[in-house]
Amino acid sequence: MEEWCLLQPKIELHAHLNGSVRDSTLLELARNLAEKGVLVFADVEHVILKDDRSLVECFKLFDLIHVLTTDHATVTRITKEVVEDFASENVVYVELRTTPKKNAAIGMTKRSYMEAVINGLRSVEAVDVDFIPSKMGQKNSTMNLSTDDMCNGTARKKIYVRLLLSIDRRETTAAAMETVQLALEMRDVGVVGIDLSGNPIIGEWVTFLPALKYAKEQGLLVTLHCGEVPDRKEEVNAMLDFLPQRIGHACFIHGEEWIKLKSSKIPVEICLTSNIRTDRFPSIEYHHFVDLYKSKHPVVLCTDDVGMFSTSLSKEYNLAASAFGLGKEEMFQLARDATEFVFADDDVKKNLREIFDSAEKKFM
Ligand code: 6MZ
Repeated sequence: MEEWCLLQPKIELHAHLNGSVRDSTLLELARNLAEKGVLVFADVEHVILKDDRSLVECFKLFDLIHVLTTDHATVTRITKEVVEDFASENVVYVELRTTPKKNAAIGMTKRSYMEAVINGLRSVEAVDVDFIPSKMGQKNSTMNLSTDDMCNGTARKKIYVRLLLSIDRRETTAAAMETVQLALEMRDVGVVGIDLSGNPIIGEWVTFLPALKYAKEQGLLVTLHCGEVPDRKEEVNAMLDFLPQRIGHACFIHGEEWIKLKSSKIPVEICLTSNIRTDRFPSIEYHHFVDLYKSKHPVVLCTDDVGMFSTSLSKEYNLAASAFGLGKEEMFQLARDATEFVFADDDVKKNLREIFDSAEKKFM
């Protein structure tokens, strides 16, 4: 099953750029900064290599990762590597999300950070990357994918990449608005939406609402980290009332809000390993995937942070198969269903449907 999960086409809709960096790259960057006397390698090595982390430790590690990665050249490098890693496990479409960052000391603005990300997409060599929407000038016909392209190992692989700009819950209303404005200006280079993420115990929903409303009015699609920690009844309610196009995690949604989520049919991005590693559930049998899946609620398996949680999308599929007793047919259908929840335009959706249609014979 593991090999089968690796080979089947997959769609990734919840991947944070800086959470998806290879350990080997983080260690190399840490060594470089240690040589410059910025940090002590021995102090950070075990932090990077640690396997199990609480949610609090995750956010401490993100702060360290940001020290290691936040310069233009490194942002370009990690973007390239992350896309190559997803393509290498037959992900045919990835929506990569990242928080545009400022760092005056190195002349970094939110825009220049994002330009470094785009340069990363342009610099991928191992596979063909489609990130410019067809209406913006690049014909998709050049990017039509076939299962043969993906699976026979001789032709070049191709991957669609679209970007979501994340608002960090530490940010102000003005900073969130700046991110939305930037997203609007970057639609021609594949930015399709906005994500609200960051440490879930920080920040208030009302801070981000004006920016999220503006994003929606302007036609950007929105996904929210929702119900990631317990006792956020009011926030969960407000988030569901906002009617985002998708939500992430949804671990702590109960009672009326659970009923509201189910009747809303808002697709849920499920991150099994991330949720288990950060103790959102006592064990995987208690994961809400089971309830959602059984009731045919729209769900998509995702990685969250491949690097942080030492996982991959294939591993997430394999985990779902073994933990919930799903067979190949169910796994293939789960991957194919995600086509309907992507934020890219109808041309891309059509091409993705074709990829799954032509892969069906081989994988089912
Ligand atoms: C909430 C998360 C997250 O944006 O710097 N992020 N936010 N919950 C999670 N689950 C564990 N995993 C990642 O990528 C890293 C940032 O993504 C958000 C956090 O804001 C983190 O700093 P970028 O590329």
